[in-house]
Amino acid sequence: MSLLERIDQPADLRRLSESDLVALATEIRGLLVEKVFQTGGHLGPNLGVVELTLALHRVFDSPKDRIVWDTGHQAYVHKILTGRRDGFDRLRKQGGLSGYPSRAESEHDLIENSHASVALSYADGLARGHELRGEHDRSVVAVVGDGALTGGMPWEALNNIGGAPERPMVVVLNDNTRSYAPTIGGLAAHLAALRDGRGGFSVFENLGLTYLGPVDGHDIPSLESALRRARMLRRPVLVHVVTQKGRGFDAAERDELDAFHAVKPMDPQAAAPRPVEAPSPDASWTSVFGQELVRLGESNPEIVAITAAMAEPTGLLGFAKRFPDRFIDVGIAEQHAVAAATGLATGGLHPVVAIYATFLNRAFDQVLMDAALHRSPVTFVLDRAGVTGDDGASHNGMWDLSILQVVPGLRIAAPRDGSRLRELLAEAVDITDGPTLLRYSKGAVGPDLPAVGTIDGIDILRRSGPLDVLIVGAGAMAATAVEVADRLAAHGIGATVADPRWLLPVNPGMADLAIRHRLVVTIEDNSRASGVGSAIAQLLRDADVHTPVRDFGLPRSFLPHGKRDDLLSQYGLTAQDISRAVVEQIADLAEGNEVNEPVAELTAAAKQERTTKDERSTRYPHSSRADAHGGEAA
Ligand SMILES: Cc1ncc(C[n+]2csc(CCOP(=O)(O)OP(=O)(O)O)c2C)c(N)n1
Repeated sequence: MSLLERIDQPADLRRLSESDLVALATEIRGLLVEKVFQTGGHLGPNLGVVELTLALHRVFDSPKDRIVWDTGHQAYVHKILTGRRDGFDRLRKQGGLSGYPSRAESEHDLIENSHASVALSYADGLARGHELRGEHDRSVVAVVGDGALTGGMPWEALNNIGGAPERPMVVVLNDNTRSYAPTIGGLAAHLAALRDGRGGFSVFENLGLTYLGPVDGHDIPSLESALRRARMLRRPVLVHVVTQKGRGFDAAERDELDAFHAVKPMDPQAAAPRPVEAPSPDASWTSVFGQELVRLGESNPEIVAITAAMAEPTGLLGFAKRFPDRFIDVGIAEQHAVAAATGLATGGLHPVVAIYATFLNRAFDQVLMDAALHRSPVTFVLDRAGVTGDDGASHNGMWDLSILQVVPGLRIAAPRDGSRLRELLAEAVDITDGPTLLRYSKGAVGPDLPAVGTIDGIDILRRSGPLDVLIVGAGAMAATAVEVADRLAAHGIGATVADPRWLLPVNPGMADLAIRHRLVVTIEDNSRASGVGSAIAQLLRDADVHTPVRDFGLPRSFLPHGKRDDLLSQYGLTAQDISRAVVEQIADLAEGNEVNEPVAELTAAAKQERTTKDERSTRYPHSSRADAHGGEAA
């Protein structure tokens, strides 16, 4: 029986000898390498915290003591030690283990949001709670990376933690010198000085915490003695632990790009270290963006690219290499990225802020009150918009269209294919009177979907049969819209597939198109709540156009982890499901609402003078299904 098979809960660790622990660490690394390369997931961060996690679970008594993991991508070892060793075959698969802590999985897990830099705030709240409830025998431990510490929130939390010297708290700083890339800024320099013993008083001491360290994060006895001391002090303490990302797997240790921060499924034997310039895989939305931005940067010296610690995942490495002076990594600091971009724009530049859709949520206020209020020419590029899947609820980019459509003056585009991404990016960086935003999906970009015509700046992608259904697919969902049209044609139902390119605010030309059809169908991989569908419905209401709108999108809920295609199918966002629902709805529509104009007249009609509101309302009496919203798609 292996040592690992004898560990079903943290208490089992306390029976092991020092040499057993060293052997166990090796077994854990073997398991991580084997399983994470099978499913894909976070490898480097977990290889780095094996000894630290063992020491934490030997010194502290979870779940009575509370251990919270910042971001949570480094909690695999914690999962292995808390009874979930056998779940790793189904890591990140639907119904299987989550890639982050999960309260449904274990009482040892407390935070599952996976957005960096929040754990110290949770810990502060937990410690205050223990104090208020008189639970003085419980410890609170927050584990935070040096990358996550570049965010603003930990400093808000440290301000509170350091200001309460009587309240016990253990902050473990897991310093591996990297986020994905090496951590940037004054903090990184300060930590380097502390690691080298030339730091003087640490910033943490100056804020009121006791500083212990630096501690060798791969030496279990040293770790345990520092953690015991920290607990014993019964005051706020920061333990500075120095670890190596990717530790124990040669290719990860030597990987300059990101120390195998996250890996795709592959044979571990084939995994090789990559230089910093490793190109993003071709034909992804990310790489199309990255290449186009370099091209635009050649002729437009005002373009400055900004990342919040994610240059490679957002496709900015090429730009960083070509224009190092015009590339800025701000650390995991999305709010700062947006406000600083506004500052750059005020100074006459055109910043392009490339960010995952889910992480822009955090900087909503800066988009609204900084970039938009000041009508600053900042371009936001949201990667991983829509359903991203494997990383679960917190990583889906399914809120941006809802929260950002309320921002005055923000123009939002959702390119449907690679060519549109290039065109729209070029248009966006040419706009000088306000902020612009592009959003696109994760993964491979499909084949181009050429337009067969254009009306009022709206691309028409398909025109078939009578003017029954107008279909609008947001971004990558345009391909689904085209497929729906083809399926409807097989049922004798005519369809027009429209792509407004600039999605929000809604192009008023949509009203003219909608009035000529019997039903408007919108398809988006955003929440249906205040999504594109509801924006179009609102425009039609305002224009007194009573063509009913059927909006297909995601339910207002947190999606489970799983494959993007499986999730889209689970929520009815396949061409098959949508066309079935549309066929039913067309059959239901009132008889009097028949086909309006012959196919060939559509384009000509659009060019004619716009129909007046009065004419519209007499020609299209209010339909009982106007603005119809089906039940939640799920
Ligand atoms: C708000 C936010 N922005 C970006 C990310 C993406 N992200 C996940 S882990 C990570 C790097 C974290 O670095 P660090 O905290 O040092 O942990 P390490 O992976 O080095 O162990 C980043 C940028 C995130 N999870 N949350």
